[in-house]
Amino acid sequence: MKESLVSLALFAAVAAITGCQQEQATVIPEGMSTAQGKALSGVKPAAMTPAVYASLTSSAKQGVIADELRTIGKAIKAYRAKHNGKWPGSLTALVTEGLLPAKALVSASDPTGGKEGGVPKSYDQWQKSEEADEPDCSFLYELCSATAKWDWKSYLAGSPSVATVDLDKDGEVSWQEAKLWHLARGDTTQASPGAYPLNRFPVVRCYWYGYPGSKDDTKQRSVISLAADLETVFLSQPWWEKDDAPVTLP
Ligand SMILES: [Ca+2]
Repeated sequence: MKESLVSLALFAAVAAITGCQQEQATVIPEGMSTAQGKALSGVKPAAMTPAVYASLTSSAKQGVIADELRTIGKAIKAYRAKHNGKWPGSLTALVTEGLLPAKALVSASDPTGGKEGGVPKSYDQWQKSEEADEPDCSFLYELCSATAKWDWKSYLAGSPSVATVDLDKDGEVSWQEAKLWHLARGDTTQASPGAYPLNRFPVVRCYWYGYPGSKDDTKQRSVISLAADLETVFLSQPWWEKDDAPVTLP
């Protein structure tokens, strides 16, 4: 009798937690009643169209992208567990290895369906990231194996040489090599350059959340990122290093 009561209590607790998670996943578009919104609760982010996404409130949009990023984070964790801690060289590698469905790399927030890559073409300031673009992928992967063509040399702490940053000694500095250096040693925006906390350093970024006026106002918090701990998701200015108060999303 006692045991069955305990089981019942456990069942109730699990049901409460599960119900709570479902409630969090519910997104209600602007102008829609709660009842209509509840009807949408079965729509998972991966199945959500850009049209539905466009109709959501800002916080619901953030929730959709946070879910997408955390799904990718789980797959990266699985990849690292399988490869002795090594970071994947691309997000596509997660799909190739069967750790993530291909559609998970296309964000509901991206009206091009992954054709423009991690940074929208309209976002002029970051065209130098094109070498990191992956086919049918809406996200910018900071630890990709593409050669880093941005000016990392003058930006990373201590202005390191190619030979110092080029860990695999192939003569090129990849984004992954530059960024792992960045994570461990910091950059010139810091008063005292040093390692960044894992929950503050972005590894997968979504520039599609919404950035009205971002060309003119780069201090607007318009980019949502998955941090290097592969769990924290935060909203920040595009240049996250200069953002004193990035917002951690639930
Ligand atoms: Ca290299």
